Amino acid sequence: PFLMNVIDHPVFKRGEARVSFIESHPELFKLRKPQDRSTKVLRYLGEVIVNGNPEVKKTDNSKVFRTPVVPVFDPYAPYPYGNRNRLSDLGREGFAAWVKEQKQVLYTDTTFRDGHQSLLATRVRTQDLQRVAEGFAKAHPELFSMEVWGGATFDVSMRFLYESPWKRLEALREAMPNMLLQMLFRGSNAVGYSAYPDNLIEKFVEKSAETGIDVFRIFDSLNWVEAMKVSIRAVRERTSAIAEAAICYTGIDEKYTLQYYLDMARQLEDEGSHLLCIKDMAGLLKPLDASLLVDELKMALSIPVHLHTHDTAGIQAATYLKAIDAGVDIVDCALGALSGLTSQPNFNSVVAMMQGHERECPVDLPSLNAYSNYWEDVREYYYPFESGMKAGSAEVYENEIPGGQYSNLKPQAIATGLGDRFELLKKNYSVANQLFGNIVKVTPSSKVVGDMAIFMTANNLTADDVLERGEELSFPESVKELMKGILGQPYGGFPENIQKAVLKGEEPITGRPNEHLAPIDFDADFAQFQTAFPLNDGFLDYLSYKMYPKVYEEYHKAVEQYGDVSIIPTPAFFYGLKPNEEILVPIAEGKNILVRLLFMAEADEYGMRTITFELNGQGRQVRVRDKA
Ligand code: 3PY
Ligand code: ZN
Repeated sequence: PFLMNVIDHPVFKRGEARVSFIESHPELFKLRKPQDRSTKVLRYLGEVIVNGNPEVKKTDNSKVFRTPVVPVFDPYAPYPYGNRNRLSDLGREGFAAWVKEQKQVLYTDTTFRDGHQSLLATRVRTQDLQRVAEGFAKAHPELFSMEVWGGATFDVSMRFLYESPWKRLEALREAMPNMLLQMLFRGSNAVGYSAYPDNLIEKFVEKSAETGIDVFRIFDSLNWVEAMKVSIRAVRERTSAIAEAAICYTGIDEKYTLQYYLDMARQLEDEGSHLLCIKDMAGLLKPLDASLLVDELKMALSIPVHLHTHDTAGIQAATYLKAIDAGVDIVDCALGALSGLTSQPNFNSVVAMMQGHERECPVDLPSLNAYSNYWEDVREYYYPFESGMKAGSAEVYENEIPGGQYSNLKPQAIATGLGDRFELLKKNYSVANQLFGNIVKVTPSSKVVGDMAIFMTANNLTADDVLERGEELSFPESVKELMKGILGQPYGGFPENIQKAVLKGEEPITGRPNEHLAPIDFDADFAQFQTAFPLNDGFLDYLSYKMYPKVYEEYHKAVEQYGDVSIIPTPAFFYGLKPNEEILVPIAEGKNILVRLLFMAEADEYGMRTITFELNGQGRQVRVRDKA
């Protein structure tokens, strides 16, 4: 391959190349050879064939996958005018005014982010998204936006899929140039679980917008506006993207009154939010309350209102209808096959529900159905990550578990040996919440409530036990941090009794946790990173490392060993190959390799197995240690 490089070089073409030219241009020889890449692909496949994918705990060998059908589209057709074009034509304020003044209800499609985060533990891989991105953008430019990034996708893509979240964003940006791409941003926690220095938050916002994000949905896990200001300002001042700040909805009761939500929404508008989001992360907003809340918000604000919910209880389409009647501007839906239960309401059915409504936004339903069928087949690939929930549950009004957490909690319960006490665990979730003073529960605060519930269930503790014997209990680390103020300040503060019991004399902080973090010297720190991780992909990878240092380290190791595994077809990525099964792997632009598993030998005396593949028709072997 390096020969091509030399031959194609202008100096060589002009016939001026001498030995010294070649000697002084070592970069000509520094190509990654495709051969290396195929070896790495085989090494990965060999590992999965022998030892399984560590994330797949149980496989069903009788499973037969259908080939998902990508709805037909014309790759040569131009992209129709979409809301990204409109934003660039009208500017942010003009665009927000357009959203508000035009009559139709608009849709955000969450299939690429919250849909699979809530149903499949965020495991959907880039290639399954990418395959339908262009066609969808050409068929559905009427959508308000596509939610494609942020939330748990950043962490999970690196940690479990060994994929770069940035490359995913770049790929989707390229495939959907006419659509607004939206992300979920956890305020001072960015896409992580704890606070980062302000200048890192700012840099992250800046680079996310540069790489492709048009709409930042910003929230704080305790609804603490103070903690959202840096991110809102960063979006306003460092990008030309839209800042959509969120009020997290946790039901209307004596503590969280209608007035509480209205006040918070007004503050977010004052902070310069271009849109307001009602973020109903657990699906607690019932239809009649939606009428009331949307009605009041529309009167109190001059910015548009965007509603997000989860269909955990099964009645959120009714909530949407009421909210739409009350004038909500945009609602979040997921394509049929990735909707319902802990995910968003069914996009396809909501479109049908709206037919004939005075605010109907016409969407081509047969086309949506075709895309849903694609996802129905793709979803099968991810069967080990299904939550097991089979029907909607009104229990959510009691436990208030967010949709995105629910699909993780059961596996977490099983992993901690509490699988048969899952009912009690759910009850303890709400007991823990009350102990903490009834806080807003959404990542990361929801995770702490979950940790506390697991702690109580595992140790057979009641609320009284915790309060009476608190001094002698050793609480989970996340609970200590919450009580210390590391996640910020909840509305009304923490109850003193539990805070004392957990902190055991330690003083909590009351200011923003980020204030205590030293700003990063990017030049020096980035240089260090580059030395430590030679295979890094530049500054964006550095940001991944700053978000998740340990996870990045493991990711980097995986890249070293296996190269870019995102190119391996999903069934092979999770389940390896069966004897004689053949797959096509695109190892470079326009270059595919054909891989077939021939056979796997017994382990030798060192525990090594030799696996024989056929690669483009020629025999190739790899040796893998059998960990069994
Ligand atoms: C996340 O932060 O990942 C969420 O989806 C919160 O709802
Ligand atoms: Zn959500």
